[in-house]
Amino acid sequence: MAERHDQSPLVCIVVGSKSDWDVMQHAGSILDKFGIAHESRVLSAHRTPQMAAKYFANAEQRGVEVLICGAGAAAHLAGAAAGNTVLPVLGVPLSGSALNGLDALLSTVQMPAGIPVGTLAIGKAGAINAALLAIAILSSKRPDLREALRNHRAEMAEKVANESLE
Ligand code: RP5
Repeated sequence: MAERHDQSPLVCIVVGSKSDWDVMQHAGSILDKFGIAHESRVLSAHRTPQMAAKYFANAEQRGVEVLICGAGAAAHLAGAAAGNTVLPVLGVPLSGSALNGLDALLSTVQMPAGIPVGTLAIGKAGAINAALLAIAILSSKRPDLREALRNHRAEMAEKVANESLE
C-alpha cells in the first residue's frame, strides 16, 4: 500500500521527546503500510505545554481523527492531549526510565473519569497496536480499511502457520 504523507493527516503521532521516536516509528510504519495519511511531532506536556495544548486543540479542525501519543517517565502527554480534544487519544507508555516504563504505564492508564486515554502496551508492541487500533477506529467509516485489517490478520496467521522450529 502506498504512503500518503502528501494528504492532510488522519492520524497524528506525537512523542514527548525525540528519544521516543526509535520505538514510536513502528506506529508510523504500520500507518504507512495501510496507506494512512499521518504526521509526527515532538511536543512535550511539560517542556512545551502551550504549544502542545494548541496542537491538540486544533487537531479536529485540521481533519485529524485519531491521536497517538508516546511518552516515557511521568508520561502525561496522552492525558494532556485528551484534555484538549474530544478526538480519540491512544497512549503508548515508553520504557527508558529507572522504572522501565511502569511509571509511564501508570501515568497513561490511570486517567481520572471523564477524560479517557486508550492505553496500549509498553514499548514497541504498544506502538504497533496503537496504529492498528487507530486504523480500526478509522475503518468504521472506511470499508476498504476494514478489509485491509482482515488481510493483515490473515498474513500474520499464514506466517505463524508456516513457521518451523527445525
Ligand atoms: C518524557 O521524558 C519523554 O517522553 C521521554 O520518554 C522522557 C525522556 O525525555 P528526554 O530526556 O530523552 O528528552 O517526557
